[in-house]
Amino acid sequence: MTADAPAWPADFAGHYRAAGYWRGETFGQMLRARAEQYPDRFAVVDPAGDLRRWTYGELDRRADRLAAGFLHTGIGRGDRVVVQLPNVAEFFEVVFALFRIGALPVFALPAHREIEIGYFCSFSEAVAYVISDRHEGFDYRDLATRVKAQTPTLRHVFVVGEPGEHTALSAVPREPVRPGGYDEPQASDLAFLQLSGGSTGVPKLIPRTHDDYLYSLRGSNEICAMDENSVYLVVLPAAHNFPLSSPGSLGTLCAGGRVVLCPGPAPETAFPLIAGEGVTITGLVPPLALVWTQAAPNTPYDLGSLKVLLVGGAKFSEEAARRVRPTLDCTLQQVFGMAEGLVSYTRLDDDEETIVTTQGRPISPADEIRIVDDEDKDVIPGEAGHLLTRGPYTIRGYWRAPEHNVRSFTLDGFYRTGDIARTTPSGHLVVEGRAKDQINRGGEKIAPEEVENVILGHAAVHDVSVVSVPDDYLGELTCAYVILREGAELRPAALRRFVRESGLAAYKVPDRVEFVDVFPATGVGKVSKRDLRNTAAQPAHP
Ligand code: OOB
Repeated sequence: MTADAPAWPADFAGHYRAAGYWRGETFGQMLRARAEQYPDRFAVVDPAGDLRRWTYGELDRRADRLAAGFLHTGIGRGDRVVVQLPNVAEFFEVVFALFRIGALPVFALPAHREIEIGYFCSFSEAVAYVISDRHEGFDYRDLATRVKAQTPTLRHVFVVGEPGEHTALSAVPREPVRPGGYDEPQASDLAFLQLSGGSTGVPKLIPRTHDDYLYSLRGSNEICAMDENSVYLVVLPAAHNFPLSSPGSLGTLCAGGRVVLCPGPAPETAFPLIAGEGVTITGLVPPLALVWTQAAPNTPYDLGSLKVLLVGGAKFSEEAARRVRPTLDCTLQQVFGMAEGLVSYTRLDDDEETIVTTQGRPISPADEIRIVDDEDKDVIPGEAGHLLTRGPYTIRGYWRAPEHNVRSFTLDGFYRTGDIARTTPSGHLVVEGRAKDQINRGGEKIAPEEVENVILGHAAVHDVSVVSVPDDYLGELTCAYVILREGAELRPAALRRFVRESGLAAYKVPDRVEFVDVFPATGVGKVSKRDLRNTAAQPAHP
């Protein structure tokens, strides 16, 4: 690792290697090994447009040739490349090409817009940005043009599809790569930068190594019984940590199984693919799991191949969890994970009560869990408190963020998850709530401060505070409490449009806007978000 990313201390790293957790393998090597083992088995299936099926041999060759092309254009080891692609086969071609040459994908989501992408590109000093031409009615090429104009380091924009004024990904020169002809990455190097859900004004970047991430994949594969016959459907955005690694597409490729890309999460899109491709496992956020369990009893499609449904990203209510087996006839695995590392799963052989009432156990025997009070003292076992964790695939610090790291990690390297949890006598975790200032809108994470900063840019706004409101479907919605400047007038719809047009992802636009004269204050005079949340949760006045 580099000075940009705090590394594990030598004694911990030594232990993780000696225990066989870190095996010294890179993603490039992992794909090469699978291609040698299973050259003709299908690795990636992309049903959009002309159905494409790439074998392991083909994916490996494509990654190699694109890697050579990237090298040719001057992209190399350690360079950052922002990747913002929908669920298309090229996602895997691009990221494995980057892995192979040691360039670091920065995983953006399709929902991100100018504020987020501009920040990722400038903060990471990205040299390239990879997009698709259009997706769900949005033209990413215009976004790229604006971002390129404001980012001096950004030399290339590569487009899957029609390139417009940029470079088509297909036009990157493909050449056979000479083994040893370039500076290959080490397994202890960073493999990519993942995005944090965030609780501050700007998202933080999460540095993951080949060693640590591959370990989390092998561990997940064992827990989820993945093998070469597994077929994983990527329903959530491919770049998110959950569908990427729990066990997700990368776990599937690691197991020699087949990754099927789902163009959208609706049952009408996903169910025919499950039936047609023999999907055995997939992962959903709780609101989607609700929609699927409602749709399953009436579908004409045979979902019999589906053996495991993973649900995570936000708390899955016990009531909803109980509906999974009767409606989908498969085993639920609750997943409580975070891009920073720790992932906890209920096990396939846990009894039904444990499966529906807990968020599982961590992947690794080396995952250290502490539940502490506000003074960092361990609570009595079984009581709820702040969840801290340290382990072989949990980062020791964010990328280039020393001042955040002081707050987000203890001196001895535990990550402060910001979650409130308790452990059961069996060692299972139950997530009880959250201490961090973050809103979890159906699994999509929103840092109120980021939204507040945008709203404060409106000329009519004097002050703003963004809080969560409970919601039956998404779990939480966002509500912006706004104090207007004297004499100023503003309608909620106009403020919401302002936020969207400022270039923030649509899921961060406040669901509700309330105008008030003052904010409730805490004892020390800070805005009391707790009081605002309580007010927001009251039924609306007639
Ligand atoms: C996953 O990762 P992130 O980084 O988007 O969000 C992590 C946060 C956790 O700290 C927690 O607050 C919340 O999301 N969360 C859950 C949960 N799973 C995640 N809260 C309650 N119950 C759950 N089951 O969201 C993520 C990464 C890998 C696998 C699964 C989810």
